[in-house]
Amino acid sequence: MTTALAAPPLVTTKAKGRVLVVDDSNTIRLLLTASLRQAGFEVVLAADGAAALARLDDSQPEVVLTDLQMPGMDGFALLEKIRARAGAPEVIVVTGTHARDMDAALRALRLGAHDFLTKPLPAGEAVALTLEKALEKKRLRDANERLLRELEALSRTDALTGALNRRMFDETLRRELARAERHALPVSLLLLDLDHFKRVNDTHGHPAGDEVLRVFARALTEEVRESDAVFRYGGEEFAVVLTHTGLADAVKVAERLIARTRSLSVPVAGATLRFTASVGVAGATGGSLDPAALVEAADRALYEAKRLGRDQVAAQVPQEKTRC
Ligand code: GH3
Ligand code: MG
Ligand code: MG
Repeated sequence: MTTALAAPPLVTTKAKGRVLVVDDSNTIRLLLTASLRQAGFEVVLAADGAAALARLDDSQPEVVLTDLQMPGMDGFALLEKIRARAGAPEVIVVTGTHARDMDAALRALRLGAHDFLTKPLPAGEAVALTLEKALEKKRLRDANERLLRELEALSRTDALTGALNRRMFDETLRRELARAERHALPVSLLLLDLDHFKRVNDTHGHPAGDEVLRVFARALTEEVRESDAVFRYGGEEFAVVLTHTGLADAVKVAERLIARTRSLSVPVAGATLRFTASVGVAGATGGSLDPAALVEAADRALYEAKRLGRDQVAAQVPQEKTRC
């Protein structure tokens, strides 16, 4: 016979959310603290607008419940300052019930307050309900912002390697060439292509090929300056846009990149896979160059590097378009 021992009930101490209560009246602060804690909220206190602002960073409240009339910085000024912050908490204002108090409440709503409560404050449950609605809005807003940031990152990068994608390449090259022209600065483009990559797939399988692409892209990103972005141009071809860099220096960077590539390896069943890359380099110096001409020159250089035996760098100067 087995004796089942009942597990002790799980006590969850997690608060519903963190609320910053701002009021110059000690009595109201105490009353609100008691009823909000009773309702399961974590409460942080401040006696005026300035003190509330000082507490925002360290306590990170999700909702601020503030009086409007306070000495020094009042509720309106506090509200405006809060709304100007990134990831701001929701604000509920507390006001009286006279006609002028209603005007004040309306003004607060127009300034971005989520809702208002009137004094004397209703029973604890009604205050808690208003707070819960504000919390829900704040969390939805945060989730939305997170999702947008994720989507934005996804729309810029290549899913396999994490390098910036072709759309970003087109945008960046156009922008950097325009900037280079405006400030008479040099800009160079590297097109890198893995050598005999088809053989990697054919011999070791597509997943091994994918891993080579990831390892290669990571190494490129590590090797270049933070301002010099790495793009997946397509397939096993990558591009690096080197700002403020003339052709001679760009060739040096390319040499460094292929040397690093030789040192890379990917483990495959019982062996170590090594690979090489060829690079085509093209540079522009403040002239009126269009992106297509620079890409075309880098592409011709890449073809030349392949033709000369791969695992090497070749450079080309873009051809000026001549008119007959
Ligand atoms: P070369 O030295 O002349 O560049 O030869 P190569 O074999 O690298 O060139 P080719 O253009 O003939 O082959 C490129 C190969 O890259 C073919 C294609 O299947 C492979 N490839 C393109 N994108 C991916 C990918 O995302 N993953 C994997 N595993 N392979 C890819
Ligand atoms: Mg290739
Ligand atoms: Mg290729």
